[in-house]
Amino acid sequence: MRRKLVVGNWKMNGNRAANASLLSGIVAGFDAAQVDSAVCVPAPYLAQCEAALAGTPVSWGAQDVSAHAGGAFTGEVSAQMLAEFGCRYVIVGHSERRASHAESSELVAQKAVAVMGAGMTPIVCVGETLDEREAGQTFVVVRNQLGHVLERVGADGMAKIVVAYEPVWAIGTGRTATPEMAQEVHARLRAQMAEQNAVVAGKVQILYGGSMKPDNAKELMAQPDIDGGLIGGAALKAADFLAIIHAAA
Ligand code: 3PY
Repeated sequence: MRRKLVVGNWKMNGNRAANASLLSGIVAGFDAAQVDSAVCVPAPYLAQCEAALAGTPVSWGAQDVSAHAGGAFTGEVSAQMLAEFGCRYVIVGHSERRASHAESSELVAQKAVAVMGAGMTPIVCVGETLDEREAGQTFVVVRNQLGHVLERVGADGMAKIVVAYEPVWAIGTGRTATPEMAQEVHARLRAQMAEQNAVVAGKVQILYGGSMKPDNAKELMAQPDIDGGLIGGAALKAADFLAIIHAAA
C-alpha cells in the first residue's frame, strides 16, 4: 500500500512574515499520520522552513536545482547546498521551467540524478500541453519525458523518485483533469516503470498536479494510481492545504 504524499509548490510566492504564519498554520493542523507532506519553497526561504519544520512531520524542499555539483554557474544552487538545509524533496522539470527556461528532458534527468546523489528525492514532473493532448500525443509526450529519467536512474534508482503528472493545460488555469483522465495517464506511467521492475513500480508515488484544490482532491486521490498531489495556489493558504491533506488521509 503506497502512502499518500501531498506537496505544496509555493512557486515564487511568500515573504518571511507570510511564510511564518503559513508554516505554523500547517504544523498546527497536520495530524494525518497516514499522509506524507512537504512544502517546496523558494530557495531563500529554506532556512526559515528548516527552523519552523525540523522535528515536525512536515518536510520541506526546493523547486529546482542545478545539474552541476559546483563551480562557475552564476545564480545556480547545487543539490549539496539544498541538502545542507535539510531538504527532503526537490521538484525537477516543472512545466514552468521546461517552458520558460527551455529545460529539456535530458537536463531534467541530470537534475534528478544530482538530487538523488545528494540523498534527496526528486519529484519528477511530466505533462502534456493542450495542443499535444488535442493531437492525441499525451502518452507519447509523458512517456518520453519520464523515459529520460528512467534511463539515467535505472531500475534501482526508480525506487527513489516521486513522479508528478501535471497536464500543462491545467496549471494556473483553474482547469483540472477529470479523475478518469488523470488516472489513465498515471496508470500508463506506472506501466512504463513496470517495464523496468514491476515490484518497484508498484511502490513509486505518482502525484497529480494542476489546479488540485480542496473540492476536487478527494475524488482525484481516490483513483488507484493517484498517490497524492503537487499543489499550486491552494498550498498558499494553510486551511486549503490542510483540507487537501485531510482529503488524502
Ligand atoms: C499548479 O497546481 O498550478 C502547479 O503547477 C503545481 O505544481
